[in-house]
Amino acid sequence: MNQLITGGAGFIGANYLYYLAEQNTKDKIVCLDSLTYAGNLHTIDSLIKEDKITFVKGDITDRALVDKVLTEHQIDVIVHFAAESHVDRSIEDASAFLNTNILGTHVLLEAGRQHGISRFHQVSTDEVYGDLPLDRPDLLFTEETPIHTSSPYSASKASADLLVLAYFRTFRFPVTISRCSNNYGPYQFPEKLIPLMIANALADKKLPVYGKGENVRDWLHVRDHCRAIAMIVNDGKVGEVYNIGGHNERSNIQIVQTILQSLGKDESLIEYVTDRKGHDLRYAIDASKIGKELGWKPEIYFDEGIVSTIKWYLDNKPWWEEIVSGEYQAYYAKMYGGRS
Ligand code: NAD
Ligand code: TDX
Repeated sequence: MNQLITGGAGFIGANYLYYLAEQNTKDKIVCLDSLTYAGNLHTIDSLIKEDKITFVKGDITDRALVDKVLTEHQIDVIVHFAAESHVDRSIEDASAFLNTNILGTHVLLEAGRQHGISRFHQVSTDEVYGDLPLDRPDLLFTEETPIHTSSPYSASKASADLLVLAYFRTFRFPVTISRCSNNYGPYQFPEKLIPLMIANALADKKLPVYGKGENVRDWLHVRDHCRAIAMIVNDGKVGEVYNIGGHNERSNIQIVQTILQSLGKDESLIEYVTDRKGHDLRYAIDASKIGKELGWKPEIYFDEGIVSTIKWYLDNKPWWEEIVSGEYQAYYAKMYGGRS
């Protein structure tokens, strides 16, 4: 089988490529990534050098290029990670989100359909369900929860999901969708909560917590996410949506306190700043469907996963220091400058 992995130079896509390599897959793996600010070839250098993957630099919105890749590599399966993924950036300017997340997904669907591929997997997010109240711990997102988006990012992901499902209903195109909660682990770009707080704490910079820090996310280690995706690609039922989550709800302030404690830093570094616009209150996933149908459950406990993740950032400073010393500085000044 020949697999096309889009967005494999980003956080989850790269972890998926490493996961496939560790499984000693006999499949031919091709990675298509345009290397936006979030894509980093250093992350997957070793896989390219060892010939575990073929890397193609290019944009998923480029139909001619996608056709060429599907033909040249005789692709059977597309696993689609490529996206603009940061909510705060989508609030500043949504255009790249609509272009990549919606139009890019459409290009892949249409090209995949015309090439007769056997499976298209859409990597989606729990954010398409909107949010849950903080005072109703009994409520969880199921696959039946209505789509109800808050940010331009989640609206773009939901639009893509609806297109994917339309291709199944209209053309019987063999799709699956996974909707996962917040991921953490190695190679996450330092604009996201956990790596941002680790990098700031190590530099003794303020840790910017939005609002009161009460918002709740359901954290899952990226490796558990990757294992779930592989199971869905191999054994999931076409036309179906599978929720993926860790039953591991933490408020943002709890996460920040855990990081500070682990690094031996003082809580006086915490700075409460202006809240995110439209900030979703709580995400929590009911992952019982993938458990029952495919036998998946999370294997990495958060208390262990967060310690190994912090260790990874300590052991791999060159990887993220290069990022935070570049254009990230201008991003940080723009997003956080006038916020406190
Ligand atoms: P990321 O921002 O770290 O990486 C995105 C990758 O896609 C980058 O390598 C980038 O260069 C590439 N890319 C962006 N636009 C492209 C384009 N037009 N053509 C080709 N490549 C392009 O994102 P991530 O956190 O790894 O997320 C991967 C996927 O998982 C996304 O679809 C996201 O919506 C979904 N997701 C993420 C999380 C999370 O917690 N990070 C949770 C659930 C779902
Ligand atoms: O500086 C910060 N301070 C802060 O309080 C940042 C960057 C975030 N936050 C808060 C906002 C959220 O409540 O932390 C929480 C997590 O924020 P992000 O890391 O930006 O993630 P989130 O907005 O929850 O979205 C993530 O999970 C779902 C991913 O970025 C999405 O791609 C995925 O779909």
